Amino acid sequence: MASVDDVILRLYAVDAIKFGEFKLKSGLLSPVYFDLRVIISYPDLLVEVSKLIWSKIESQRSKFDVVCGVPYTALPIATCICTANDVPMVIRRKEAKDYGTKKIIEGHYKEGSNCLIIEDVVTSGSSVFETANSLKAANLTVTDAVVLLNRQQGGEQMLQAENITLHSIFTISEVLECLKKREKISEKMVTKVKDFIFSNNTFKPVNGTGDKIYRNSALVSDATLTFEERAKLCSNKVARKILEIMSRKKTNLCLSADVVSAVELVELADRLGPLICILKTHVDILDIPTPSVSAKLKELAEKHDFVLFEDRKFADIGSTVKHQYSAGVYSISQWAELTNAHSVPGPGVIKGLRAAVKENADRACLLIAQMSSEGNLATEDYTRATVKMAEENDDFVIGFICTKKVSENPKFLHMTPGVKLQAGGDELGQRYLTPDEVIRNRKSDIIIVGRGITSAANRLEVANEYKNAAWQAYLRSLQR
Ligand code: 5BU
Repeated sequence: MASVDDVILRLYAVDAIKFGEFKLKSGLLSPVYFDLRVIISYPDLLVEVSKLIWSKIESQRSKFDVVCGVPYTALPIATCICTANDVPMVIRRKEAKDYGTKKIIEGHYKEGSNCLIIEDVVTSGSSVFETANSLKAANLTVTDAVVLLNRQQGGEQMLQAENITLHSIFTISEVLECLKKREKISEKMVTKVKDFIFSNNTFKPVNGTGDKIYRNSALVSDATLTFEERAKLCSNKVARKILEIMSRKKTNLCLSADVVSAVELVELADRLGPLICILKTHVDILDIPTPSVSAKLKELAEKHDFVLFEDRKFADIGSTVKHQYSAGVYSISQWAELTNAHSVPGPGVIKGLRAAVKENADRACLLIAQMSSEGNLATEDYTRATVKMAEENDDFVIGFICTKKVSENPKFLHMTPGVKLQAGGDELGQRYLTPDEVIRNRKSDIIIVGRGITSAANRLEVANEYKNAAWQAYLRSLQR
């Protein structure tokens, strides 16, 4: 078997380790760059890397039943290890398939089996962590991960805090030492890389919130901003208010209060108000006229600190939606701070809605970029055009109804309907994803839950479950 130094030198020789000036995704300039993907072009090197990784954990072989390589680079490595040592393997899909019901872990295994994670490079630890979470969700146990290179930027500590022991074949310090000894790099470069690595440690528990949050300071512009930070970027007051409420009340739950009894709706709003950031209504299904109900809802929104969202889904020409929004029996613009519209009519629908808003009234609109229902016609092109329309009207459009994050702009809110604690669907074409899938994997901000809560025997208890599941998923999504 080749030594660690042999492998480092080989990696250097094939340009898997490079020195110079590299612009990271975040915009940061790094003096070192690892591209271990290239090892698949050198089968002997791939085998040597696999042998080294296996040798690290061979003595603990009995502890592991199965191995999972993190896609993509570590997949061929894991495959080599598994075939050479007769160990079963599982694969974690990189992207969840379209619907939540589809498996994310492929392969056969016994529930409770201990799965060893294999990764090529660990920086913040977030990809190992996300893999571990998917494996755990599929009833596997994860206690250890083994990695070829530990960049010593906080990943090990982050994983330890999550009870995952990280084994590494070599650290970045060892790489520097080896290459310096062979005069491949200068002392100056060693200092430069060390400075960069140690001043960009990603493990920084954020204090003061009471929640355990790690922020990736090395990838600042790439890192997920907190709701509180995003609130400061919003010029639309409704968007800012929603983000501030979410941060203050620690909730990213929107209740879709789809009951037909107005009395029941008001009771529901009062009871669950403390748990939600937004109350979503369909006023046209109510059994009594709107004015008395909307006045009551406004009162409750103030009492419990939530925003009223009338899910009207405007879809006509500007001149018509202007009236539909502000007049008629519902007079939506007078009481609902937030509403939504289909983008199918073109930007006129937004202009029409905006024109109906009285001066000084703080109102906003979401565009429907995607739908949760089976067979809907919102194609990728449609979604993309919707995002563009939102960007061009971002004074009034504050985000999207969508099934996953559709824009990287942090001031846009992503709200996802079709959420239940168990994935699945209903008999009329609705499809459900879990809160964790929606917030963590699909990177949405807010879950919209209707029957998951309203059909429960104990609505308060179940609403709390949704609130906690979505908030935990949000906290975890910050750990990158
Ligand atoms: P449910 O009971 O959680 O299935 O209710 C979902 C709510 O979200 C319901 O009020 C729908 O009108 C709304 N919804 C949706 O389910 N899917 C969509 O694509 C859009 C809205 Br847009």
